[in-house]
This record gives sequence, C-alpha cells and structure tokens, in this order.
Amino acid sequence: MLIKTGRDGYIHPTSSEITPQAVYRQRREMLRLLATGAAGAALASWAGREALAQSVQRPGKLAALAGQKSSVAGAVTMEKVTEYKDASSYNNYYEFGTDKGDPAHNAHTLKTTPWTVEVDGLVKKPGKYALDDLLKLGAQEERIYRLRCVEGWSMVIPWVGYSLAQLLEKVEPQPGAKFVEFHTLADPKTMPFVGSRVLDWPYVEGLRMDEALHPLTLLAFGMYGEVLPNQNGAPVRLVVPWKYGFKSAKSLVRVRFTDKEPKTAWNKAAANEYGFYSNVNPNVDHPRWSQATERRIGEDGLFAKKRKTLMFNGYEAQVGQLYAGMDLKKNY
Ligand SMILES: Nc1nc2c(c(=O)[nH]1)N[C@H]1C(S)=C(S)[C@@H](COP(=O)(O)O)O[C@H]1N2
Ligand SMILES: [Mo]
Repeated sequence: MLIKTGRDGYIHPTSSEITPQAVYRQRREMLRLLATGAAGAALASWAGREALAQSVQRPGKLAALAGQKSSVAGAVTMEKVTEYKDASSYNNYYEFGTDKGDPAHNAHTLKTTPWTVEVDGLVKKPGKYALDDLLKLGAQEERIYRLRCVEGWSMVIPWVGYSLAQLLEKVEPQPGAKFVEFHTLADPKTMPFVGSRVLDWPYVEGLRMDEALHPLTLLAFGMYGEVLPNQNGAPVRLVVPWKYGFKSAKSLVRVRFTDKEPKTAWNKAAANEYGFYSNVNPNVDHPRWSQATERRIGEDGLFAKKRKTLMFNGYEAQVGQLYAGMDLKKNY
C-alpha cells in the first residue's frame, strides 16, 4: 500500500525538530488512523486541496502593486511566508460557499470594476470613492502579517495597502463617532451564497475608533505584490492582524461612522461564539474548541506539529494598551 502524506508523496518528518520519539509517535498515530479508517478521509481531503492549490492561476493580467516594506512597528514578521497557491486556494469567503476551496472555484464571477466605496455616517466629509481614487489616497506599503482564523489555522501573507487611518483622517470623523462599521458587497447575481441562511447579508464587521485608527489596521488592495485575487477579497479589504480573521472584511463597499457598537454578521449569527472584539487570545477558548494552538497552512501534513497561538496574534507590544483594564474574557 502506498501511503501519501507529504507534498512530495511519502511519510516524512520534515522538520529537523522532530525527535526519534516523535517519529515513533507519528507512526503509531498513522497506524491508529489506518485502523479507524480516518486516514483515508484525511488523505483524500489533503489530496483534493493540493490539486486545487496547484490549479489556481494568479490574476496575472492585472497590474502589479508596488509597495515599499512598511516601517510601521510590527508590520513585518520574519516567519516564512505562506505559499501563494495556499493563500489563494484555502479561503473563507462565505458569499462564494462555505468550503475552503469554494471561493477559489467560484469567485471568478465577482465583478470588481467599476467599484466604489461609500463613506458615510458621523463624518464631516462623506462621499463615494472610486477605487482608483482610494488607491491613490495613501502610500502603498508591503506588510507581512500573520492571519489567524478563529477555526484554528493561520497563514503569513504579504499584503499591499496602507493604514486605514490614512482614509479615516482624510474624511474627518465627527466627535460623536465611536465605531467604524464595514459593509462588504452582497450581490446575489454574482455571489452564489448570498441569500443562504448561514449569515445575515451583507457581511458586516466593525472596529472601535481607536482600533480602526491603529497603524497596523490595513486597507489592503493587493498581496504578494499583485492585485488581490477575488477569493482574497478584491478589490479592497480590511486586514486587522491581531484579531481573528473574520474581522478582516473582504470586498468593502461602505465605511460608516457610528456612535454605537456595530452589529456584526458573525456576532448576529452566534453571539456566544463570536464577540465584537475577537482579539486573538490563546487563553480564551471558543465554546466548542481551544484557541491555544494553531495549524499553519503549508505545514499541515498529517503529522505537522501545531504552533502555540500568541496573545493578540503576536502583536501584543503594538496593541495591548488598547485593551488596558478590560476583561478580555468578558470582551471576547
Ligand atoms: N465578506 C467576507 N469577508 C470575509 C469572510 C467572508 O466570509 N466574507 N471571511 C473572513 C474569514 S473567517 C477569514 S479567516 C478571512 C480569510 O481571508 P483570506 O481568505 O484572505 O485568508 O476573511 C474574512 N473576511
Ligand atoms: Mo476565519
């Protein structure tokens, strides 16, 4: 019997950290999985995803997005960057389906031109921005951020964009504005799952004003030096690296300033599971699973070691003070 686990097709303890004892444990685990029949399913789903990853095309016809390496503290990690094919084929974008491969399969129908983002609510200079004007509003930078999904996996992605603060300062929030609400596109004609009952559409997210103004909060137009592929939230999205991935709303169409904590899509769907803050926190479990560890996509052979999840996803030095004195168990 041929057992395939790794990308190169054989059982391989890739990491030099693996001790002979760990290898032994892996073999034993493999035997256990084989005995229960679980190995076949795990390997089949692994192989399916790998095939999809290999078939994903870069949106090569689209322009490259230049970006200098960011000088914002914390905006660049030295960790190994996730491969483009993984970052663009393993996605959550529920408007295009709930399986990780659905967005890469289905998001080609998303129409990203023309595109406008509306700015409204408690703001002195409301208005509609054409994408080109929005692009030019700030200096494009490359930021290499960890993205930690609430489901327990993570990636390291080089985004291109500028701090959301640059847009917010330009439009001048009114003194009464305490939160920023983000609406994303909900077009049933091009998004097959808008209308499904998993979430209340449009997908809405929100940040407190100081979170939205934090220099790490990125308005992203690209990744890997190129325009965002549709499945990653083209043409413009949010990336909030110290919060669970679902706060990073894709395909933004509206930025609204408000005095009330926004009602977000995931919070409305399951308030006890997805709080407004949703800061990455290894000490606060999701009601159905632990958040203490994570699986790094690309390191996830059947036996890859999990990584320890870091407080605020590793950005504690930069953002910890935003939450000084707050009970983070209550404000999950
Ligand atoms: N509009 C919209 N934005 C979204 C989602 C979504 O379903 N719809 N999923 C979120 C979740 S759960 C995650 S983990 C990230 C994934 O971003 P990526 O596919 O670029 O890695 O997008 C977030 N933004
Ligand atoms: Mo997520």
